[in-house]
Amino acid sequence: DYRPTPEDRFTFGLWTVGWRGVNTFGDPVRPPLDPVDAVRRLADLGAYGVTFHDDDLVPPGSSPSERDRILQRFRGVLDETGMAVPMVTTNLFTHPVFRDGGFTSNSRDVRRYALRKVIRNIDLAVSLGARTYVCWGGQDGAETEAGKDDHAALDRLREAFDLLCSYVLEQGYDLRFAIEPKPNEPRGDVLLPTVGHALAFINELEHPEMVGVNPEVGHEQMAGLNFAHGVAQALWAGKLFHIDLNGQRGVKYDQDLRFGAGDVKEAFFLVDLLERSGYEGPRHFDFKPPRTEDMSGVWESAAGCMRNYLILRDRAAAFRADPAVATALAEARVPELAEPTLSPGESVADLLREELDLETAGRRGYHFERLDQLALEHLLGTR
Ligand code: 3MF
Ligand code: MG
Ligand code: MG
Ligand code: MG
Repeated sequence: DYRPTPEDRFTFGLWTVGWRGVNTFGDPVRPPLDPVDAVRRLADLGAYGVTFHDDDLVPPGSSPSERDRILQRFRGVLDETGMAVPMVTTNLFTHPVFRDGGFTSNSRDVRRYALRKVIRNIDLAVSLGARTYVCWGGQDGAETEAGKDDHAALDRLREAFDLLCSYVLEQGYDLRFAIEPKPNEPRGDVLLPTVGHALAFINELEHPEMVGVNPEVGHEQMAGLNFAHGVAQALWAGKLFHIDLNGQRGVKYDQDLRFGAGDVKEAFFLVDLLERSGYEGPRHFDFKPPRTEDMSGVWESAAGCMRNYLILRDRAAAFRADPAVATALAEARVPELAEPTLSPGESVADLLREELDLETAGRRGYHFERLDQLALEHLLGTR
């Protein structure tokens, strides 16, 4: 009955259910949420774990003794509930000091502060058992062209990741980084706007094997891109280290709808892809319960994320198991694409000798509509 359990590996950012509903035009609508209550509530709903930015857990400006007390309570509730912390991240965007970015701020002293903030939080992340460290360069971007030297910004970003990787190696930590791309918001244009940009950047690092991506559904869709295709390329490159699941409708502001809301067909094919890919990481929700909701609506929304994933997983499995789908896949020549274009031992001379009957091959239809209709009918629950 689509009831989530820890085996489903669902995780939530503390900042998601804890979002107070402040937006560009409106004040907060909900009270602050104690992280300890968030962990308990999410555990009750069937989640596997939580994630957080440094500042979500330990408010900025806390004294060392306050920090100790907060961490002790947090470790206590993790023990009590069995909840895991598979990923941790850093807030390099809220404080005014980050108004021109963290790792790529034009101000050198700010860049140095950003690195210290990350390094200190990496130590905490590892002590809680996290294996993935996400980096979203929230304010790393620009509204103007002249104000940002892109070449230098990419140099500084590479310098930051090279330094962080060597720190992790020196400490002997078992930790990998995942870069989260986003095309815009809060900056007019953000550095590393898409999965493709991030993958190309990673290849330029000193330790590319330690760095992957954390794609977010809505972020790719904000750029008008097909999320399932972006994730497929990350998987193909061996770089899907983590994932942010949510919902978005089209090219507009970052909506962070609950998973399944938004483009439900793309959500179906995403779940189909993830479940068949061997991806073993957490299914992490990065959504924002809308401002219309009180706290009961927040928990409804969180439960909906998990339930929708499980429903889509079930529908996708039924689609793959349907004999009519197997036939339609063959008629669409989908399995044929997995065959290498040249057979082993074949030469270019063999290739050149062959002729294709263009008349016949040009008349060939691919029957994708039948296949896609079957997918839609499984998704709609009519098969
Ligand atoms: C913004 C985001 C971020 C990142 C988070 C993790 C606040 O659109 O998606 O959430 O996911 O900072 O690094
Ligand atoms: Mg986001
Ligand atoms: Mg988003
Ligand atoms: Mg995100």
